[in-house]
Amino acid sequence: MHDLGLTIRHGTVVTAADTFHCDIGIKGGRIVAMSEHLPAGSRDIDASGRLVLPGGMDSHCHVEQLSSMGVMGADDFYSATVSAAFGGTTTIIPFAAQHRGHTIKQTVDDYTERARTKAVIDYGFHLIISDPSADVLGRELPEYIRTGITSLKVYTTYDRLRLDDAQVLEVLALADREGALVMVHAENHEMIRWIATHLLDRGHEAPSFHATSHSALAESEATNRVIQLSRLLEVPLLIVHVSTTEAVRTIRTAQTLGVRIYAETCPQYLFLSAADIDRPGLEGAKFCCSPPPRDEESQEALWGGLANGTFQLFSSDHSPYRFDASGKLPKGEKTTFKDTANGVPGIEVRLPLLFSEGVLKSRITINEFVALTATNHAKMYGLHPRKGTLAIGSDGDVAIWDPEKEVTIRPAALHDNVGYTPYEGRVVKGWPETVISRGRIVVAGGSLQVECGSGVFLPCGRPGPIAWGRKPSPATEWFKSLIG
Ligand code: DUC
Ligand code: ZN
Ligand code: ZN
Repeated sequence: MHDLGLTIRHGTVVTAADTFHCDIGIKGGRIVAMSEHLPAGSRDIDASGRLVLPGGMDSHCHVEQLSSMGVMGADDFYSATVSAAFGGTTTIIPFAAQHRGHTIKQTVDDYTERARTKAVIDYGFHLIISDPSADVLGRELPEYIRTGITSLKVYTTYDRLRLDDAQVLEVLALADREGALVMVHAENHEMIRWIATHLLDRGHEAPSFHATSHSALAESEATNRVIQLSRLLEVPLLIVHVSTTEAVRTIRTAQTLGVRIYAETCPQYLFLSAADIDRPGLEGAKFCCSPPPRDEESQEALWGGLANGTFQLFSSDHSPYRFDASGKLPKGEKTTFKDTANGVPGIEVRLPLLFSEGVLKSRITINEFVALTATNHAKMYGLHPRKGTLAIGSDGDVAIWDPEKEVTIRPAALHDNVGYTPYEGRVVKGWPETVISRGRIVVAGGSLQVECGSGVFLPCGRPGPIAWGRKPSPATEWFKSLIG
């Protein structure tokens, strides 16, 4: 047999479908051989006692993003991708975030340049649409969707981001015409604003009031509303960072009715709670994200949704802000819950947390773990089977896990640039020890092995839910013909 280049031998291979003993050969960046016994390649990794998984894919993370409040995230494309790789992730899809008044071209050019020179693993982009002008909808988006940015995030809240229902419908209609997927941040803006105003008027400024204002009902209402918008046009929708019991039920009910609603949840909703935001002083600001972590009942509902298929995706929503005036606390000690930058870091610990608490505690199977953290992301964004699985012809993106390794999560051991972790002190079992991207060993022996800028841009394909979609009903066909 010709030299296989890199071989990974004697390991237990896990995909979203199966678990089996198999050696893997990688050449020219792609998997070229999978067999019970392969000869050693010019570089050989002995994976005895190890789990050989597809590299993780994190399709919800914010990297080098200027927030709508003007705060720059703590991680650039170098620190974020290094951190992702150390946690077993080999592909990310962060956001190119349009600010109002900016064109899509300005937005994409900006993020493209930042990522190109710094990323160490492969990346695609979603677009955040905050200004769906006629030119954006009619000319720019169709053009950029064709270049491989095939997913659009819209918000129902945040002063400088939110779209009204009619605008969400316009984006859905555009996505339907052009073959893109719409992701929604679903929270009722007016409820949040009303509660927050009254709290601040009464002098309630502490971080815990962030959770009070972002009521679970605000999420339920907006989740239900965007589902009805999706039904009106029969256009699929992905609801991101779901945090509440009621939202899980609403999504499940819609799915049961045959509505193409997809859903994502994140570590902060399984492993953090409102009690964390209630820590003394400003400490709780470290846990402020939107939606906020909730309660134990919600955590259980989310675990149920991960196990029964309500959720297709488990992403980090890594939103890194330092715990100082450059990030979480723009007004120092005087920062109120309304001024705090929203978001928590989690790109490196996403997989170990879910492996330890989900797989090892038998809440989900290891194959469901792979589906939720890699394969479904690749399918959702049109990157499968190049990414997200281990198969002949797929990119050689592999994470070799030591399932026995115990790690106490500490900020100093992580590779992001945040300086704290909301999971500090938590002990997890299982960690990826060797991480490979397109056949390049990115992480081995606890150190980074690749150069800055060695990751490549991935044009995403037609998103799975669109590519495999049903024909719309006759009633919707007629309705769509009206709006042309
Ligand atoms: N909420 C978001 O919508 N995005 C980033 C982080 C957050 O808390
Ligand atoms: Zn969001
Ligand atoms: Zn987000």
